[in-house]
Amino acid sequence: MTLDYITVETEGAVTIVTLARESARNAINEDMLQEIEDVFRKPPKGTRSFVLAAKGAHFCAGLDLREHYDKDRTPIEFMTMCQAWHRTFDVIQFSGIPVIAALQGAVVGGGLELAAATHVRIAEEGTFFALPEGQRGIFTGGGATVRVARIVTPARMVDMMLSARTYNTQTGLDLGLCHEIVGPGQALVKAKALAAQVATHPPTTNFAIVTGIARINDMSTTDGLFAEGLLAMAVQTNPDIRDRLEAFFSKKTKRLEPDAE
Ligand code: 1HE
Repeated sequence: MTLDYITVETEGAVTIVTLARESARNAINEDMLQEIEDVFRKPPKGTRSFVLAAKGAHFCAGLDLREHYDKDRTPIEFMTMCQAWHRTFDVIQFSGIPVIAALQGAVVGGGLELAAATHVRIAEEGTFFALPEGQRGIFTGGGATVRVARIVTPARMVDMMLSARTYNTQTGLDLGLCHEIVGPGQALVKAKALAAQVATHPPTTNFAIVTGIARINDMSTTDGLFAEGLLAMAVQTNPDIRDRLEAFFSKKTKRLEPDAE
């Protein structure tokens, strides 16, 4: 398959997907979205975790505003496109394989919607977050009302959209838009290291973590507790975990330490 807007590489069980449209600050057009959907829907064989990274100084500037202007889409055409964004980002969030994002520069508009679909977000100093759609006279359409609002609260998302304010990396960390701040050039290194570690977990354990917690958040307390039990029933009785438990009893595994990353 020829890819025009992303690159896909594998390092062991880790698949690295890189947005490669630096000249347009990795703005997402229809073809790029399709490439992203295809790779997450049909990962290279043996993939047990993903890194999502981006070339250049900025992670992603969101919707391709040029394409949107040129295509002059009808309401139905834009609805269809939103559904494609939702479908793609749902695959990223719910395929059951952990996705670690390496962020730098602008993570804005649809770029923030994309990042919010990943499971762990590691940001270089200088990364900034914003939803500038309001000032362009448009609205979010890639899932921010669901995913970003759940991270920052709906009230704060309203403020982000009305004010177009930019959050710096530290504020992003405080709000949960990213989970770790690293020095220049370190986001990809750190994301790959975490993805490699995560790839050693049993796949059913990762599946439960990356799909179960978000899904259970949509449920009532009773349903959530029941669903948690069902997931734990499958994960805790998986024969693959017996060796790990044995390694703990025989003191072969590292112990947890305070303040350890
Ligand atoms: C683009 C886009 C884009 C840059 N679509 N072409 N997103 C936004 O409103 C963000 C818009 N972008 C920016 O605010 C800035 O470009 C950045 C802060 C990301 C980077 O600034 P800078 O100074 O490094 O680059 P630049 O000069 O602004 O842009 C470089 C080129 O990328 C330029 O094209 P050129 O042909 O003049 O070189 C820009 O036009 C192009 N470019 N961003 C198309 N977004 C499903 S709904 C989702 C809703 C949204 O995401 S709305 C978009 C929100």
